[in-house]
Amino acid sequence: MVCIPAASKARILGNLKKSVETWDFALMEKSVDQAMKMGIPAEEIIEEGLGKGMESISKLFDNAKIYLPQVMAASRTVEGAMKKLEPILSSDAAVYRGTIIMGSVEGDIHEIGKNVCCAMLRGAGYKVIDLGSDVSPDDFLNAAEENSADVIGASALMTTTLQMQKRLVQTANERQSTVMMIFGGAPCSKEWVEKIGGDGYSASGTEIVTLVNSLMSRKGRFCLSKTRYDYMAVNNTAFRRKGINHPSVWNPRTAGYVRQREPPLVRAEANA
Ligand code: B12
Repeated sequence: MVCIPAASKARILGNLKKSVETWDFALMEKSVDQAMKMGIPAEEIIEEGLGKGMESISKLFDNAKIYLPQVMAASRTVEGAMKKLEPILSSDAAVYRGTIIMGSVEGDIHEIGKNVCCAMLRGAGYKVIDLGSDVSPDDFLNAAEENSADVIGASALMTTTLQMQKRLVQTANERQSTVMMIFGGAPCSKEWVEKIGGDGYSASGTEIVTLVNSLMSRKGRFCLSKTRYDYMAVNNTAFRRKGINHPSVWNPRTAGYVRQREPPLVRAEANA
């Protein structure tokens, strides 16, 4: 294990924060290089350095102390840093753990938080397909189907676009999709996600990894305990959540869920 002097680490993380607050691209580049050379983990560089800088920017913008051009300059600094960090974020991954579709919901162009989440998940060994911003519910679900994804993660940064998270769950119900769905973004909360029938919420990029790990292990247990028969009924949480009154079946041959045809599905509307 590399021993990093606490004072040097604090100085570099402080400079990373400052580089975002002052949208100082040169300081960001120098500090990211120093941090990587010193072996500071990418997660810390993002959360404790760049993230803290973005927190200050958010507060200043919320209090009308700075305006959009400054926020955009700060955003570009974070994006530049994320690009530089890409090699160490992807090389951290030792195993493939699953496929996640990520995007910002329709009508929302905020991407920084979602990009942080993508980086964290990639670093933890997930294959992340980033659809970018302004993603419609159908585009999320089409990508999930095409890539046999395990989880969809949808970010919303505005109270107005929060409604699109609900629309995504409703569209998934209409399409009888069983993909798990997680949500986040500043105006999003655990209560909101429970209300709309989502599978999980996390407040940060660090927590998203724990959240997805726990969803995946739940899914894994279903599979392992259901290998006795070719077609075995399971109490699939995704179906229960959506108010479907009988379970899907797990087919271990194809390693996929198959929907039973009889009795007909009875579906409750998302009640949020
Ligand atoms: C940066 C920013 C911008 C940048 C975005 C640049 C980019 N490439 O993303 C720019 C300048 C372009 C911008 C534009 C606008 N913005 Co703006 N913006 C912000 C600001 C200051 C910071 C957001 C941010 O990046 N935070 C830092 C990241 C790291 O944090 P985060 O996004 O919360 O993400 C973390 C968690 O939430 C979580 N998470 C995030 N996504 C997900 C997803 C999943 C699945 C999970 C599990 C977790 C998760 O993990 C992340 C990492 O830790 C916020 C202020 C604020 N208080 O949030 C306003 C803010 C969001 N913007 C706002 C507005 C109004 C706008 C504009 C409409 C302004 C305008 N007049 O044009 C436009 C939006 C146009 C549109 N259609 O989307 C408002 C929204 C108000 C509302 N209605 O709720 C805010 C709150 C500012 C304010 N107080 O008025 N903005």
